[in-house]
Amino acid sequence: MATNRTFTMLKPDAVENGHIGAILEKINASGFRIVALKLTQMTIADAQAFYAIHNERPFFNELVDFMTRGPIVAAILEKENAVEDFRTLIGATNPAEAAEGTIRKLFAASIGENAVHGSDSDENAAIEGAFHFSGREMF
Ligand code: FUP
Repeated sequence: MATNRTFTMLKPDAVENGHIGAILEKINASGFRIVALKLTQMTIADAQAFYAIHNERPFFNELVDFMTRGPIVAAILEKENAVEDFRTLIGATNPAEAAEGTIRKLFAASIGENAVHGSDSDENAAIEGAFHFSGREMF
């Protein structure tokens, strides 16, 4: 299987709750190589653009408020089958439905505040990675 990359954000709830270290440890232990990493905060315009696909959904404004209320950790991860394997590692969008041992089951409180993002395709991984990182910040 080909090595590829996915993009993740540890969301404001995970950062506020002091879970950066524990989540990065789980990511490492699951065989992902961190190829880009930073603590950053999205502006309202950033979050509206990043989640533009959801802009007609009833939760959109809440999602933008949440994602901009504090810093996030943005990262690009490399592994064989990275996109699919990372989505398995984080679990279902709603932590109540997430499998035991997944990051959302362990660290998330609700569907709105679900601790972590994972790209849903190789194409979106590339777009989302480039949204947050310049070429010089990827290794
Ligand atoms: P995921 O791919 O698992 O991150 O989930 P989606 O792309 O469907 O949703 C993106 C974000 O929108 C979620 F992480 C949280 C938010 N959301 C809600 O707040 N309510 C919903 O019903 C669905 C998504």
